[in-house]
Amino acid sequence: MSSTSSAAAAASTLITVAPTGAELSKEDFPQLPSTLEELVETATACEAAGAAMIHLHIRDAEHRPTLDHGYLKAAVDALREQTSLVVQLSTGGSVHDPLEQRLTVLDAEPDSCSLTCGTTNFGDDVFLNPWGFMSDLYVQAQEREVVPEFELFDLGHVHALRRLIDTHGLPFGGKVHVDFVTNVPGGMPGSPAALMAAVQLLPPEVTSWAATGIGRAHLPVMAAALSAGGHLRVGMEDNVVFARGKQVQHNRELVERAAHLAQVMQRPAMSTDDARALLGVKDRRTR
Ligand code: KMH
Ligand code: ZN
Repeated sequence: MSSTSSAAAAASTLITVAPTGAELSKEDFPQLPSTLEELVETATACEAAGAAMIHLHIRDAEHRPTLDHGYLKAAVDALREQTSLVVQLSTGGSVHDPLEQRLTVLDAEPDSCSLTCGTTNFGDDVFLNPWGFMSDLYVQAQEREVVPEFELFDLGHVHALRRLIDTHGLPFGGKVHVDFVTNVPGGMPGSPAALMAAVQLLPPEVTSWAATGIGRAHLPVMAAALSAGGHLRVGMEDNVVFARGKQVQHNRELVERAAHLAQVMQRPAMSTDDARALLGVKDRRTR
């Protein structure tokens, strides 16, 4: 990363909230936002608490993960209308979603989309991201002026990002933002040492990086990222335990804690306008 962009990134902290994910069931976690109304309420509260971007997985009327265009478009439109958050749609979906359908996520015209840079074991499942899929998604995101966030679950994914940039040039907007998703069973550990090893190997084109730690790695990875100039992702997709014996009741609690820690570290939560500039997203807002 260039010294200029790392200085800018170090001044404030982009906090992304990933409120829902595709793995938890509404039955087990009734507080998981799964309806459009709950998503909008969550997004509004999380923006007020310091989030500047939302990473969205959408659920259907039975609270099951869906990539149905109608649901995705309704969520993008509602969040764009009712918040200033950068709206990022997951193209990872659930481990059961077919690759072709994951590409159709871009039809909902999000500001940003996730793009995972390689296949990874995902607990007992496999999260499939073959080169052809990554490559198609990268090019389609360029064509549709959607900014990808590169999800890196492993050191090999850092190398695959290098190959994407070499093959296809820079993403739309010219910025390269990555998010290390650590501590997935099958991916890189959620330790400061592993995170720093991966950060060291980032291609120079990378303009900003964030990190999240799944489950128990949530706080250590947050602290490590903050201390090293990185940005943060929090949310129930990644972690449902607020503290020992205390379940997260609302995503806002995780955003509030991240914003507090960022403030203590003299890198306060970034505004949504600054996040848009950092990520190079196209302004699709109508209001
Ligand atoms: N749900 C995981 C299989 C992404 O959003 O792009 C994939 C995931 C990554 O959550
Ligand atoms: Zn996700």
